[in-house]
Amino acid sequence: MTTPTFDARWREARRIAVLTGAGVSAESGIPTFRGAGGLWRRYRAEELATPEAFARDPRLVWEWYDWRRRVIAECRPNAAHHVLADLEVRVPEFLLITQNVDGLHRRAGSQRVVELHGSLWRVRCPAEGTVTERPEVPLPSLPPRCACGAVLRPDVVWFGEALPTDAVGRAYGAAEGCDLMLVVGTSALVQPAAALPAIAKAHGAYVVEVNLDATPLSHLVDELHRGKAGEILPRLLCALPGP
Ligand code: BV8
Repeated sequence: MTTPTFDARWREARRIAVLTGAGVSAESGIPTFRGAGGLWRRYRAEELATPEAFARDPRLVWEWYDWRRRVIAECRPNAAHHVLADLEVRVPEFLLITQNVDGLHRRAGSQRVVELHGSLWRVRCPAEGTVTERPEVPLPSLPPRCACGAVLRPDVVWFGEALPTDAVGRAYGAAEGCDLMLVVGTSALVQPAAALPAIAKAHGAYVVEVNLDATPLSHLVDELHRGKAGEILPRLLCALPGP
């Protein structure tokens, strides 16, 4: 159990950036990628979440995404998501940068959100470039097809693909300009998202990590909270000044 040390930097923070990973959704029942009880059958993300895997076997990749969509549809945002949604209206400048594609931050009410890796609730037509919300589970057929006949893909960023330029710009801008960055539930292994806390630190931000385990970031953060996000965040943020 960690006792939240409450540095003045928390109380004085006016520009807060938050970076979340799969760990923030773990207590909602969504398996993380790399922890115990990993996210898929016998494959690793790096083998399935790639354009090559999709080109080779779009049905297999879609079976994986349709299964994840069905798991996530049964889950609800947890206390960590809700606290972060409350936080965004309590400071003048706020941006929630998430690597997650599960949509739970938005379901919890967060509006100032950048989905660095997209969302598995949207599909994209590779031929037309159109993006459509597809909330239904299960999908009626796999792989889903566009009216134009093309096989649709999930609107997520796969390994080896560039992140959306606008999302990267907003995330880097927030990292460079914030006075406090909160890093929650990420193994800090996937680039370029994992570089954001070091960028914030280099620009003078106070960096706080909330994670069950140590990560490559743990040596550089100013404040470490070892434990579950759903338990730590409510304690940490209840002491912040009111809206
Ligand atoms: C790019 C979307 C360049 C899809 C994801 C070598 C070869 C090829 C590429 C690379 C390479 N080396 C580096 C790269 C780049 C590569 C990369 O970083 N690879 C890693 C694996 C080394 N990155 C890319 O390819 C990126 N693109 O570089 O493009 C480029 C530029 C121009 C033009 C063309 C190309 C794209 C990366 C995005 C990949 N897509 N997801 C999908 O989800 O289906 S990544 C995937 O991992 C998810 O988004 C996930 O969020 C992300 C990171 O994982 P985490 O969120 O951190 O989750 P994880 O399970 O790892 O950790 C959970 C943590 O939570 C743990 O620390 C755990 O302790 C903690 N935890 C658990 N429970 C709790 C908790 N904490 C608190 N409370 C709890 N209850």
